[in-house]
Amino acid sequence: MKEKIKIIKGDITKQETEAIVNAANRTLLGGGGVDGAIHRAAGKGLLLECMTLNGCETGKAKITKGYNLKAKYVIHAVGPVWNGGTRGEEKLLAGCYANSLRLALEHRIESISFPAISTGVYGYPPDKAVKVAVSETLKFLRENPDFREVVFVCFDEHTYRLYEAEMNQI
Ligand code: AR6
Repeated sequence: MKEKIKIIKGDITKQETEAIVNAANRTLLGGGGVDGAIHRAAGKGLLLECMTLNGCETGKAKITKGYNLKAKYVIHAVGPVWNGGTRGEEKLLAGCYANSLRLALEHRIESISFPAISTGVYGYPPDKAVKVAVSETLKFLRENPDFREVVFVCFDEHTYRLYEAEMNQI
């Protein structure tokens, strides 16, 4: 299962997987960070579709088309804001990965790219977030052996190294 996971450094808006995941907020109406980059690259159609979705709860995900992106779909997941780890953050972050992957499966998507959800503005410690991302993904791949590829797109060297270290441990 491990060989289906790829770790790369780069910009998620350039990825050619069938779906890319957005680290969104509950309004789903755009923002900064990776969310801003995805909306800029996808164009106005994305925002118009997002406006019809009535937001999304933390830990859950909703899907739209990809518009001007190479990816056919965008899956908008809402990560938790880090509050010291005592407010269910881990479970909520795990939900982002599990629910995004489930949505992908429901839409017959076989390849997906994830950013490091919650580790920017939302302050989730990257070392802890990476463990959640990898363990949820491996669990999904074990249960869904036909799924083709999961890419973790890292915007910085530090996050990239953390994913590598995590993958080397398992
Ligand atoms: N490609 C891949 N990763 C990126 C890119 C990119 N183009 N740009 C940033 N990252 P963040 P969050 C990385 O802050 O913590 C938004 O305003 C970034 O380095 O984008 O979940 C939303 O609207 C970091 O590792 O998302 C929400 O309000 C990771 O993506 C809030 O921020 C996530 O950082 C969500 O905060």
